[in-house]
Amino acid sequence: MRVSPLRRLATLATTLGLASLGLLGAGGAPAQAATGDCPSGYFCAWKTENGTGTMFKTNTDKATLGAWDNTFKSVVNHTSKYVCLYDDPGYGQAGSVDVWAPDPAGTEWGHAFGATSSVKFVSTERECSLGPYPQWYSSPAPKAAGFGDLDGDRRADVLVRDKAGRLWFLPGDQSGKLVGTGGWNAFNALVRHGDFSGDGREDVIAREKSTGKLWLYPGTGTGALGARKLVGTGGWNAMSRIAGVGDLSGDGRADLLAVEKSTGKLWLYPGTGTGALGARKLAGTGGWNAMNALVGAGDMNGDGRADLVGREASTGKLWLYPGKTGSLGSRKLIGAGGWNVMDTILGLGYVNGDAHVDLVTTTTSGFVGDGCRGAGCQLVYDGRGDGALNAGAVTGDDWWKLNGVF
Ligand SMILES: [Ca+2]
Ligand SMILES: [Ca+2]
Ligand SMILES: [Ca+2]
Ligand SMILES: [Ca+2]
Repeated sequence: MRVSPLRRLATLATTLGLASLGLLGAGGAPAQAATGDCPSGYFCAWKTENGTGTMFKTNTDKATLGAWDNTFKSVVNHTSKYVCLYDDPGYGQAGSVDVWAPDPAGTEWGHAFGATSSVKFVSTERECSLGPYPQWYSSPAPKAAGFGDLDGDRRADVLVRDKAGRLWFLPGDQSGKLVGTGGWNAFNALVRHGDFSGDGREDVIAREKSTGKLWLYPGTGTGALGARKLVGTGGWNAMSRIAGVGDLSGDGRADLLAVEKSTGKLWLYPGTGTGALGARKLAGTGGWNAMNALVGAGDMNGDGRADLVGREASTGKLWLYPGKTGSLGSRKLIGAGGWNVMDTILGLGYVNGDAHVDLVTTTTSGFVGDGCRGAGCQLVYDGRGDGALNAGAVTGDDWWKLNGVF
């Protein structure tokens, strides 16, 4: 099937009235030809609307199409990759980019515009027009935050999971490195906040959807992750939310917080510094299911203790829960509303160059901001060091068609 055209092009197509002409819809089944003419593992095209006549086929990228240039009228994508059709040769994007979803069975016909000049196979839809990961920039911080920094260079890092289940490490200079070659879509929670294993390097904790197991992926200090260890034998799917929060118990070791779905209780799982978690303690007696985001933000209010930020689902308000030893103090409003347009809220430590912890967000389709609107915008909210946040600044616009930012 033809997937939605890439965003800026969708706008253009709408402007040109193409959607109303029916050219954007997946085509109906042509009467004559058989999709089976296209071999498994190939993308095929014909010069006719109904898949008759001479067939073009390829299973590799084609920067130019020779005699087939500007001729594709009907297509079949009999592969497990996305196929990008560019109006320009050499995968250029000045013209339109048409995206065809994987169709391993090879049973779906589609219509093309007759303007294709190059063909590329990719693993995720966004790679037809963008890199596999977004561009992330963070400024070097004057001191180490102790979290948000997998490679220990005092620049906040991001982990991005793409829709193909790969994991990318973004060190903060707009580059990215593949640190997980696949399989990461098996997890329904990924949490990071400092060192759990006791070697001073930031780690990742992952909850396996199918088993409810909790796994520790020890950071190697380079952005890559070592061999995983089981730290929770099961039952973790009973938690509606899990957050790494830094040291809440007061022993200097990073702890985990989790909200129990059935009771709304907030539990503190003390880190032991060996990767294992100690016996849980109640940190909140109930009502925590009212929060649809929990973020270990670090020390937002400058008292030296790690704090928790929660987003209230019903109001879109952002609350700061100041960390005390083993518990949380009275909450304080730090965002008056509107935070539900955020897809993700991240605590990554010092992001924009000063020694006050900040918050980083990515947006949903409801966001309207200066310089970016809709899904996939990325903002930095500068922390002031007293618990409050300055207004968010848009710092990116290509954080879309991913499967999570951590
Ligand atoms: Ca870093
Ligand atoms: Ca570690
Ligand atoms: Ca602790
Ligand atoms: Ca604090």
